[in-house]
Amino acid sequence: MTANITPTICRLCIAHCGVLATVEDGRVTKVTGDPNNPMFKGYTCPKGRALPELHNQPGRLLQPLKRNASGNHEVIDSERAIAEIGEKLEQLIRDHGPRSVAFYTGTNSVQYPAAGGMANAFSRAIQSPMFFTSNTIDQPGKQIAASAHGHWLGGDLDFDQADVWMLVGVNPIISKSAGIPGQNPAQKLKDAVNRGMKLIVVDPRVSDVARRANIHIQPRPGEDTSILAGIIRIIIEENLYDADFVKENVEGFDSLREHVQPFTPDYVAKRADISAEQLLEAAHCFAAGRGAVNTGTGSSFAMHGNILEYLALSLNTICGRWVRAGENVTHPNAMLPAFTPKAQAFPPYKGWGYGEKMRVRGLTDAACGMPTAALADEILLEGEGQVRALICIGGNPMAAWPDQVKTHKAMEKLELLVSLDVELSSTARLADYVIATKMSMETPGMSQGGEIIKYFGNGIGYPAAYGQYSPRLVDPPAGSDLVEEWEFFYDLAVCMDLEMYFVVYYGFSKYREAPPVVVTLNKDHKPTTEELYAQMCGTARIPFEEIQQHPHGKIFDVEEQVQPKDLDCEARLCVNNATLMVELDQVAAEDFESSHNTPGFPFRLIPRRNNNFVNSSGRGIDKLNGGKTWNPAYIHPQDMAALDLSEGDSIRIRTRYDAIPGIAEADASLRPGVVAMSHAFGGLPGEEHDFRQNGSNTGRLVRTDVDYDPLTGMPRMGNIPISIEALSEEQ
Ligand SMILES: Nc1nc2c(c(=O)[nH]1)N[C@H]1C(S)=C(S)[C@@H](COP(=O)(O)OP(=O)(O)OC[C@H]3O[C@@H](n4cnc5c(=O)[nH]c(N)nc54)[C@H](O)[C@@H]3O)O[C@H]1N2
Ligand SMILES: Nc1nc2c(c(=O)[nH]1)N[C@H]1C(S)=C(S)[C@@H](COP(=O)(O)OP(=O)(O)OC[C@H]3O[C@@H](n4cnc5c(=O)[nH]c(N)nc54)[C@H](O)[C@@H]3O)O[C@H]1N2
Ligand code: SF4
Ligand SMILES: [Mo]
Repeated sequence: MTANITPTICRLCIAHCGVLATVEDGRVTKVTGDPNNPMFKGYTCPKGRALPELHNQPGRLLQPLKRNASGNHEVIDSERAIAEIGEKLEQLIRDHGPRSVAFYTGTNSVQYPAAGGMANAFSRAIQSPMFFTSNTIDQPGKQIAASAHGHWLGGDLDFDQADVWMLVGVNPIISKSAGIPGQNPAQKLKDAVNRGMKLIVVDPRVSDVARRANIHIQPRPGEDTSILAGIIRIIIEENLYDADFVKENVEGFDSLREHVQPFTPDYVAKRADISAEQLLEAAHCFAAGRGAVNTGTGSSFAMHGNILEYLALSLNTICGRWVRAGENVTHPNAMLPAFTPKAQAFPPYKGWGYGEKMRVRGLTDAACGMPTAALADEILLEGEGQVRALICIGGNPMAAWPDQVKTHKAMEKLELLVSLDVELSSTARLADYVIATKMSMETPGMSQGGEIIKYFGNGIGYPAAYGQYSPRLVDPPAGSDLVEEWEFFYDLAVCMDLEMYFVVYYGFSKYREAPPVVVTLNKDHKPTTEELYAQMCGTARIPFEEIQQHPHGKIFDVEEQVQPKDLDCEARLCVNNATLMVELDQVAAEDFESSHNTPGFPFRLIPRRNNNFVNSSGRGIDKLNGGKTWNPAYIHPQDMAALDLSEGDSIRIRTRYDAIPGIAEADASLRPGVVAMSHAFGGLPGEEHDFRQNGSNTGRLVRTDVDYDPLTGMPRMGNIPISIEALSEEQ
């Protein structure tokens, strides 16, 4: 038996760590960190180390499936499946128009660089505007706020040189999301703190980052907008902002000052149930050094995500927390085209209220993409324009979409549901066709996606011109019939005789530093994945062939300084967008006492991520679940005592609209009154009895049409009023 140890890329989350994989007899048997990767220096997390178990899991789908008349799945040949899907799509488009066909890309499409782009190319080829992603049930306020604020063309600050940093509702040590660079974030934070950097964290829970914070504000959930408004007010009133930067680059400062007036330290302290002194201390600390603020899902889910993100950008802006002329660029491109960074603003642009209209709640396309939280309604609502087919790519609506019961009805109503997945997920179980796909070690990988992510928001992306390419390591299991995601859409287009072209978008915004990369596709020559990647990198700063020369990944020496502002530049960053200021006024006008006290529902449910799973992926792997296959309801010990609950007790978690069972677990890191649960657990509605095995789906407790954002359609997915009661054996 020969064992080969080869460098490769873990693609399970956006960090895209460079790792070492051991291959024995054509199977990946071990994954460890790669000490020779210059960016990751040997770092991995438990999920990456479980890549062999994920690839070799018994539940892995090795053949496509088709649902027969009696509702059971039967194996079908992939070519046959694609031909049948093509025929059905043609019929739907003929009878009901292209809008009847929708697409949804989820988190696991990100593993495959060509997947989302090819799905999008297909949707354009059939002229369907109904292209959705998980972004609009995540942090869509980031792109909305950026469109209203504009972009700083010099880029955002370097964490590794900062004096101060603020993290609001984000826990990047676990999530590798915004704030701390994702390459061993725990170590990066430790180094920063040792260097003397001050960390401010806003989180109702003593999260992994809060544990290391100099100032941890532990507020009621859902008060992040007022906390940021309060900090901005202190900084303005005490003249701690960067007056020169504001004068030169900002519009709307006086108006922002007026709109934050109601958010006095005492008022914010009362609303958020924190001390006014601590708020002042946080504002003074933030103003005293150089550094930035980043937000995450925790703060985004609790409503007012747009104004929250806008205030975060505005706080950075009034303090001048952007890279200036002569300083090094923080996130230079390597596998994307080179650009000229400049110390100037790119002006705001229209970010919502354009493009395709949804038939419900007055929602439209926007800078964040189409409103996924309204897609179930589009499927259920009969009449002209109804969505009748849905193709899911690396996503799991039944686990992750808000309002699971409505989602279930929608999936059942579809005339065609196709799921591209590696296991029989709860969505795949309902699908007419399940297309079994290759897994990451069976496909080539590259780090371009880890670079593109910076266009979605601040404080994310590689902090150097880094590139890695990794070839296929293993063949798919013998006897399997697997396709790659992009290949499915390519083959489908050939079956349907469609012309396609593929665009590498840099994020969602209209702002781009260089033109998008367009890959033309030829029906008579099916490209290989390698050829596609080469084309996607066709205008990259570092030639693709050069990247391929460095299997452990390479940090390229592209010393790049921000250039001075163009002499004729009049663009300014805007901090008083009219729509968003109205939203801020509405927050100020809220009767916060009653919004924090819902009679009969004394607790608040908040989200949190688990280090060993990514959303619904990895739960079935013993090495990752350690025997705990459910998502506990974490409750403060005081609340456990008051409810007379013991560790592991079964409970019922109730909202005004629905209820789910849960398993209580004491967690003293929570603010009392707050209950935290991870999402994407549990099975289908009606399978709640399995909760001690499979956990519960928190999406059951979210309503898409009660509290929702009018621009993005994003519903309240955090700070949910709940009650808790013990569940007796008979229940
Ligand atoms: N209540 C609540 N709801 C939430 C959230 C929350 O915190 N609370 N979080 C929200 C957020 S931030 C997001 S991003 C969404 C996530 O929403 P989704 O992306 O829709 O959900 P996931 O569970 O990540 O779905 C991933 C699917 O990909 C499959 N998969 C795994 N590996 C592969 C692969 O290699 N190839 C393919 N083709 N498929 C693969 C998995 O089996 C799974 O079915 O959920 C949102 N919903
Ligand atoms: N290991 C792992 N990594 C992941 C994922 C995963 O499932 N597992 N999912 C991936 C995805 S899809 C995403 S979008 C990112 C998300 O990445 P993050 O946004 O960092 O998500 P979390 O790690 O849940 O951190 C959110 C924090 O917000 C806090 N919080 C909850 N409610 C509130 C509130 O009202 N206000 C404030 N201030 N804080 C609040 C929670 O206690 C929690 O500590 O992670 C990605 N990475
Ligand atoms: S942090 Fe993300 S990319 Fe890195 S090993 Fe873990 S799952 Fe893989
Ligand atoms: Mo997400």
